[in-house]
Amino acid sequence: MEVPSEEPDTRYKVVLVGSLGTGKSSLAHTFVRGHFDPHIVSTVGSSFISTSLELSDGKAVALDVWDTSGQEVYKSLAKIYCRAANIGVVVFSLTEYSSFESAREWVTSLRATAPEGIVIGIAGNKLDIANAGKRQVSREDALAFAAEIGASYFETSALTREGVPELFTSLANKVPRSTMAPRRTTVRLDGPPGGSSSSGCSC
Ligand SMILES: Nc1nc2c(ncn2[C@@H]2O[C@H](COP(=O)(O)OP(=O)(O)O)[C@@H](O)[C@H]2O)c(=O)[nH]1
Ligand SMILES: [Mg+2]
Repeated sequence: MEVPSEEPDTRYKVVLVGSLGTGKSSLAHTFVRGHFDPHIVSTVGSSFISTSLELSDGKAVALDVWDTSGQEVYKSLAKIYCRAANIGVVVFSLTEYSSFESAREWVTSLRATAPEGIVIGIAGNKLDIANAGKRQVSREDALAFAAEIGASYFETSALTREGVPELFTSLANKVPRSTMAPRRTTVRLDGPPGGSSSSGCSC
């Protein structure tokens, strides 16, 4: 039986995008730290927090969860932020219809900057408030949007943690195994000039 090592061989980079105030930082914190923090101080500049999880086949992967950290005001993503991302989570708030409308733009921005094979998930967050009579986006509309762009849809609450582990675990299980590059790779110095990128990464 394989005993998971402390540091898994494989790392996935997860980027969280979406309008300001939808709960990206909270989702990252709740997932990685295991509890809701109502006083998250957003970090300026790029930042990520790491955790590990077990895939359905028992393999452990490390997840580096990148928080947008203020880039959401630009509605476009810096290439450096999306470089080599395996998973993109587009977050909107179930209690703010305009953030759902913006989700489409975030998908476009993500597709324009992230590697071709990126697994995209849509997260309708603040389910706890939505369930208290404040829902502005129906599950049907969100599911239809996700289906249209070929993404999975999740409803989450960073506050109660509902749907949060499922969001990250389900998307991690969808990452094609061919992109599970080991962390330490052997670089061939006699390969063709320019090489080729199996991930189709453009950033
Ligand atoms: N009730 C509730 N509040 C949330 C949830 N997620 C985030 N918030 C709150 O919404 C505000 C914005 O969250 P934040 O994570 O900073 O959003 P970001 O700008 O997308 O990173 C903060 O006051 C959070 O405490 C949630 O699922 N439920
Ligand atoms: Mg934030």
